Amino acid sequence: MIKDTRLILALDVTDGQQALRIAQNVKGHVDAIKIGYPLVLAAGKGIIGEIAEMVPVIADFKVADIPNTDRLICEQAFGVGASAVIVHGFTGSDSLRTCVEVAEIYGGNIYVVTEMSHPGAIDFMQRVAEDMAQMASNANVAGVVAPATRPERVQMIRSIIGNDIAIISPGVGAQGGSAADAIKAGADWVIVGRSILLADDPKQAAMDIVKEIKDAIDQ
Ligand code: O7M
Repeated sequence: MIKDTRLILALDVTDGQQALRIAQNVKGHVDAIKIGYPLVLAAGKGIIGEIAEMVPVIADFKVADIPNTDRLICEQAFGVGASAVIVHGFTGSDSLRTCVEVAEIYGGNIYVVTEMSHPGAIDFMQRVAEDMAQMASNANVAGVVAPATRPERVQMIRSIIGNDIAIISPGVGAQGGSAADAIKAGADWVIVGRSILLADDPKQAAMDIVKEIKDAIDQ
């Protein structure tokens, strides 16, 4: 993924035509578009390829199964044009290794979820987030997902993984996190959905976030 705007749009809509319109509108202002279950279940997996013609697509299937099932899921995602697939870390190193192997075959990337951004992540995930970050780092993935709602955790995860792999960080805006704080804490990209999707002018909303990030870097 080219590091330019440092913004990834979470395209959480359930209408394929609307998704294509939004992608067309914001494509110059985001480095990638993340597509997950809501859109794929509504519009079919072909939507990944349609959007990938405009902007690199990260398939957010939060893959979390035994290695064989993970392999089948990753093959489906990369096979229709995804550049990257998001997988959970808690299933362990053999599951993750299988996803990385499939990514290598397709020339794609894997991002591993460590600690999620919502309050419930503190119940279970936070306890093992640092171990999952270490495992991800050992597995040579492209990056990890860490919470913009807790910039201090982004910083902690950065200290574990070093500078060789990326952090992509959701939780900005609707969930209360700030793009500037996440970037300053060590995130390479922020992932933003509703603050852009529900804005009167999604393109302007994306441009505003990109400016906030640039200002934070220049500070
Ligand atoms: O900006 P929002 O809150 O509307 O959307 C955030 C997006 O990021 C949405 O697609 C979530 O599924 C996703 N996300 C989180 O919000 N928190 C996480 O911890 C992890 C993700 C995610 O993208 O995981 C890969």
